[in-house]
Amino acid sequence: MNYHIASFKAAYGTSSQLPESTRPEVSFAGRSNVGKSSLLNKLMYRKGLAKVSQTPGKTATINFYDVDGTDFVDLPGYGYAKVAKSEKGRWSELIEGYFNQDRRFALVVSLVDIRHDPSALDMHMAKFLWENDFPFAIALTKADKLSKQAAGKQASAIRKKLDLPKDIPFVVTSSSNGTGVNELRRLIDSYVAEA
Ligand SMILES: Nc1nc2c(ncn2[C@@H]2O[C@H](COP(=O)(O)OP(=O)(O)OP(=O)(O)O)[C@@H](O)[C@H]2O)c(=O)[nH]1
Ligand SMILES: [Mg+2]
Repeated sequence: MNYHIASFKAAYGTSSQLPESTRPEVSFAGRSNVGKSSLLNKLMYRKGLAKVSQTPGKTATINFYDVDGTDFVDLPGYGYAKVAKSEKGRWSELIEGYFNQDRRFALVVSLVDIRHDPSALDMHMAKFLWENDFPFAIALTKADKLSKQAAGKQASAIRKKLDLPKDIPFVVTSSSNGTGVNELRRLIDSYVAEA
């Protein structure tokens, strides 16, 4: 697909507001601040289409983007401790509500920060996607923050810890220097073609 043809479609604050899914969807999930919105911008060749912030919890709605006829979905980040309980409830309702709907899931990109061991919520997310037969891939983010050697080592450690079957794709990425972004585009293309 042509990633240059990208635009913002809509934002939703509750899962019941979500429109029926008629086109293939590529969704981006991961803990707050892991780099979902940044990676989306990089994929779409756009600087500020998805709002990025140093403060975790920036994306508090489910945001839909149109990329050349495919819907790209930026999900709110999970696991941000400083959010009020009521907000946390709304966020988990949103994320779970989204995944529980009958939608055309082409690929779920599950993001994990390459610098750290996966959190309990990261493990939970990967297990949920695997057990429920979602088409998904792991994108390790912020690879520019580590040396190439350290990044390779961490990638293996995270793979081991997540304990997923060998055929689940892993892509090492950086939204800062573009590492792995073309590889991720090709991966998304192949899943969308099948969806
Ligand atoms: N060095 C580096 N920083 C990054 C990278 N990706 C994101 N960041 C930074 O990490 C912070 C969070 O990025 P976002 O893209 O807003 O993260 P998010 O996952 O969308 O966060 P929420 O919307 O809160 O769930 C920002 O300060 C980004 O500039 C990366 O690849 N490398
Ligand atoms: Mg975001």
